[in-house]
Amino acid sequence: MLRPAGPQAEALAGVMNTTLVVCAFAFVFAMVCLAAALWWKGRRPVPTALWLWGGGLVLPVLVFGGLLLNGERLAHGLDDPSPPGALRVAVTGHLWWWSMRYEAEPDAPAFATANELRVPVGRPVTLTLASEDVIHSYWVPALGGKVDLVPGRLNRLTFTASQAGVFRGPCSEYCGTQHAAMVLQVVAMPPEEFAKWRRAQAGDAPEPVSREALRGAALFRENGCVACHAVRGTKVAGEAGPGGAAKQDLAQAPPLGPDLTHVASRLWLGAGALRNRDPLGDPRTALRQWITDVQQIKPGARMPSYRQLKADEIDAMVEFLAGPPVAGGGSERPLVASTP
Ligand SMILES: [Cu+2]
Repeated sequence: MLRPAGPQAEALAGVMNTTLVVCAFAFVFAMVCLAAALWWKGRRPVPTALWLWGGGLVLPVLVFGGLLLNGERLAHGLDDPSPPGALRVAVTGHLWWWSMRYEAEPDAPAFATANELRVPVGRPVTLTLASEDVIHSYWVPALGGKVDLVPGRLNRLTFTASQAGVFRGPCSEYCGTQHAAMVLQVVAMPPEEFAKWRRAQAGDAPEPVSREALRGAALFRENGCVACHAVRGTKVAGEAGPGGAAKQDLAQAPPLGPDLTHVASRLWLGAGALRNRDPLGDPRTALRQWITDVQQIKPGARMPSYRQLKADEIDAMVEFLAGPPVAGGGSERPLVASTP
């Protein structure tokens, strides 16, 4: 029934399956007892003490105690706070998106991304889970248990993906209008591919060079997008063109909205609201659609629709945001194979 893709999820599936089987037997047993009692009624006295103490106390204690011990046995050690060699990622829930911060490692710098958690197959991952606003809940059923993200608290979850694939994680604590469109995709990749992706993501966004991308960057700043979004490492040359004096760093934005560095490499936009990359179509269609019609795609999202912009202005912004393809998950690359 469940399709676990890691040891933690397998253990939890084991607990659930045992519980289901035992409960099914208990139900059948109770029904048989009921039928027997109806049939037996008034024919012969029954040993009350045996049924009351035996069936009402000893049997349930044995059954439920057994289930408890079995759960403890299977789940033992699942929440190891610091498994050796774990990848550490800080996940923060927002209304209505996820931010992800990969901690620095000796050979890899820290970097931020959003709505998509990429992990290497076979390596333990420790998430620290926090919330910026209300209570959210992290839950990727194929990879393990459910943990709440509570304002003012730091929770933790450890899991290992044992196979490559894309695993869906819906927010599982009602958090307002767009709760249903607050989806986190976990992409488990072969370790070499992950290392490539990580290197590419940690790097800055490419500085816009084409005339259109430069115009897009200027529009991005002028329309106030920088109030919520960052595009790491990118400076806008303004009217002066490349190398001009009016440079402004687009990475200096507060994290009110998703970090848009390498946004074209993500599978979805708006926390699962819109498929970002159509392998057959133009990979920029979704970005264009999102900027123009966000309130139609995800009503109530904190970002307004930019319908007042002309089509060529939107195109310029998309040109700036999409940039050239990124290694390890760029806009032209095929997706990771299996989708359980
Ligand atoms: Cu929610």
